Amino acid sequence: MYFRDPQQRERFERQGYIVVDFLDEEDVVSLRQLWHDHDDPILAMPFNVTIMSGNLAYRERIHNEISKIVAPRQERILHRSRFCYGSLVTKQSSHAGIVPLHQDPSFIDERDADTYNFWVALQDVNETNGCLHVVPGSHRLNRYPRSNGAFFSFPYRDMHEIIVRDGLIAVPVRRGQAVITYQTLFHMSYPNVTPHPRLAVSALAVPASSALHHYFQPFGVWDAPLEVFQVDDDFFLRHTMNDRPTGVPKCGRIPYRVNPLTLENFSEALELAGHGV
Ligand SMILES: O=C(O)CCC(=O)C(=O)O
Repeated sequence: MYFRDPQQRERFERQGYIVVDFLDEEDVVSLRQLWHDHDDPILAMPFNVTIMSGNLAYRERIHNEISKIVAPRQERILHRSRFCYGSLVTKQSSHAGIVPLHQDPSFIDERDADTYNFWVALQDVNETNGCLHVVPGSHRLNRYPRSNGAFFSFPYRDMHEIIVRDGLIAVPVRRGQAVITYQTLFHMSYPNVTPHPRLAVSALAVPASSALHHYFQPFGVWDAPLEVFQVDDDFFLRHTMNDRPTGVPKCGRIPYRVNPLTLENFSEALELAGHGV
């Protein structure tokens, strides 16, 4: 899987993310309508993603509608890719809606391929309503498999302050633009302090020929070995996050590992991305 446009590919590989014009206004209006037409208990949470819902029919419906609009657009940007999961991502007006610094979980064996996330803004998004913040170049720093715990267990807590101070930048975007990230990129978002919900779509792109894997650790035991399950493309539409998968083949068990992070390799990664301090 790679970017059809060589300039996008170069910037993406160097920075770990890029911003692209992605949806036209008609698509944005349809996806906003999709959000308005549905209700679910997860919407009461300050930050929520469709995939957290216990209502499997709701998840599937949202995924299918997003797929119709987003999959062909992903295809125009990426060669040999496959659209996997589409979710609506809502950050409600609340001081509690922080998404802490994290890398995304691994969805495939990343030893010789990568997955990308498309985060698509359904209105202008900036620092007051919870835009993404990223650490350019950080996609190179830890490429070990990441489990369902990736959202809760950023491994470099001792370096957190330095990472945020020297590396984190806001990525404000216009309605319809997408932030495409390596899933290994360090990123986060601050609360939405405006009176209106912040709406976005999140969609996973995987190499066309890669089988999906789910790397599982029991909730809260984030240094436990990772159990590796081979799953199909629909798995995350029916799976409850943080439950141990059942009824799917287990294909391995690997020790929990992360790459050591030092001031040196952190500064080097920023410099390679053109964001040196
Ligand atoms: O939507 C957000 O504010 C954060 C999303 C995010 O970090 C993620 O999907 O991994």
